[in-house]
Amino acid sequence: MPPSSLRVVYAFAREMHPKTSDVFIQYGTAGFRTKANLLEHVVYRMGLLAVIRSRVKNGRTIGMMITASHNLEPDNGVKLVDPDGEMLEQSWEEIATRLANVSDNDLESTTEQVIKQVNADMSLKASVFIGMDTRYTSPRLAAAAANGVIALKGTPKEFGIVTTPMLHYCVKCRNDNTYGTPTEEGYYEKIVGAFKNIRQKLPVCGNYNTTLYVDGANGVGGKKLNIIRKSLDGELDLNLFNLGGNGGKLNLNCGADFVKVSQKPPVGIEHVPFQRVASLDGDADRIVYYYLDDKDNMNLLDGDRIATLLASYITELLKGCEASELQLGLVQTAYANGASTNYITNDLKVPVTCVKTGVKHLHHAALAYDIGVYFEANGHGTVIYSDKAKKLIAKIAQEGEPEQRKAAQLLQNFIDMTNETVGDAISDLFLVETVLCARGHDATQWMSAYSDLPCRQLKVTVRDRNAISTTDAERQCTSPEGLQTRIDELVATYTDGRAFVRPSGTEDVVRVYAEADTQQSADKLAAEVAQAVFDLAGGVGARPEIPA
Ligand code: NG1
Ligand code: ZN
Repeated sequence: MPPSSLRVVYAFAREMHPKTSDVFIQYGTAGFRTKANLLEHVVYRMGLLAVIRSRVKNGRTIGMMITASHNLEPDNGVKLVDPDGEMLEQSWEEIATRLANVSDNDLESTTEQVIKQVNADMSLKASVFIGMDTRYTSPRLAAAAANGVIALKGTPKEFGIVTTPMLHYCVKCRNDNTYGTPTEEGYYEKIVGAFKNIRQKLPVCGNYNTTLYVDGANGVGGKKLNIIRKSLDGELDLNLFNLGGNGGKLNLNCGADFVKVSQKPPVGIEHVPFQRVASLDGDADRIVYYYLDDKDNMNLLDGDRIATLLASYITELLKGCEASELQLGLVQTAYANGASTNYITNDLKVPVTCVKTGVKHLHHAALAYDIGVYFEANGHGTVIYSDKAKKLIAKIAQEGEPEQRKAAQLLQNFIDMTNETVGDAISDLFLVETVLCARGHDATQWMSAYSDLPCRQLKVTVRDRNAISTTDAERQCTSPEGLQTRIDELVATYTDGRAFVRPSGTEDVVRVYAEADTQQSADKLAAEVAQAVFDLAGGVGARPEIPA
């Protein structure tokens, strides 16, 4: 593109989407995320970058999702989606950060530098899919994104309000039409269609009951399930709560993150003993389950539980297919409950890898297996199948012995129900319901696989969270000096104690995680470690207190 036409782009940027804040912003674990009023220029510039990225990828479609996921309503965010529906390549995060932070005056020269650095052919076509969550600030930001795309002569396609995983799915389908149709309807057809298909092969049996309560976090997931609900033909009776009406606020005291971190049931939902409830986050890429028992005790079935449930069922089907050459593996982060890791290793006998927080790390590690199941404890995860696995399963489904064929065909429906691009609450919900139905299990039977070690997560505010550096998949901290030694000393005084700290990639805090043999001990260990962070890493505000 000749420089004169680029000039117009920057004049336009200054006029329409000026940089109004000097607060440094970084492309983190899930893109840029901060107060919505600080984001307009960032989103516009990401529109420019999405076009450059599309051209580097020979005109393949790139995605832009406007969301701050499980954060509260005043926040928002933007992340880019690569052509296969995966997270933006890591080496571009620094470029995104650079472009987001330059002054309006330097935007022109920096964009030109970027174009040169990545060797983008600006004469190629460029295509960008844009989706947004239900936040009231999202439409304005989506418009800024589209303006950025148009400014560099790319073609934006706006999907309006969609879940984050739907946008990833549509990007993937647009670039690979064997995966499905790149529309919301195409998504329903594939995922819900596969669920209904498998239900015909697996009638309801045992203790399984088709009634499922859903906490929609007052976000986009509940709204989409409300559409899906009508087409389920009674295969699953969805009772939807927290759909965004009646003054319910997005992610406030509800949703997957609230349920997981506070270990409490969400507000806005009827409590029926032993009724299983699926809790989604604001943009529906996370899901956790829970039920209350007859004494109102909370029983949480988190991402680790979902991972183990899916991995054990797929293992069963692989045995049924006699496809022993396919290696299934599981990927977790340091937040995975220690009891789940032991169960995977000792009972399921499945190899398990531990990686750094952030879906891109999990996804990447899962690619090493023929079938990779990856989940964060917070409920973000999916299953990915290699071409080798898909081909072999398809062959067995056609040519195997009758019993092998049956298992392989179930596995094919299971694969179709899976959104392999990214963790997807809706797809995961159907996968979980399928396994419970196939086994005739209720939530208590699912829970009985292993007992979680009590755990606690805390946040500590410090002057500069980057003062904390970590190694060994974030399980050890290398700075500030003395902090790891202190954590080791504290952990050594507890039975089954484990603790680690890391800077958050989505909030300006240091996260503390601890587990131990009792809840009281886990709470105390977490608080002691939080104090150590506060003392050694420049704590701000009130020093964390040890619970009584
Ligand atoms: P940070 O804020 O970096 O801990 C959180 C989650 C991640 C991931 C991202 C993106 C925890 C402890 N951390 O990241 O796992 O899901 O948000 O949404 O749950
Ligand atoms: Zn989310």
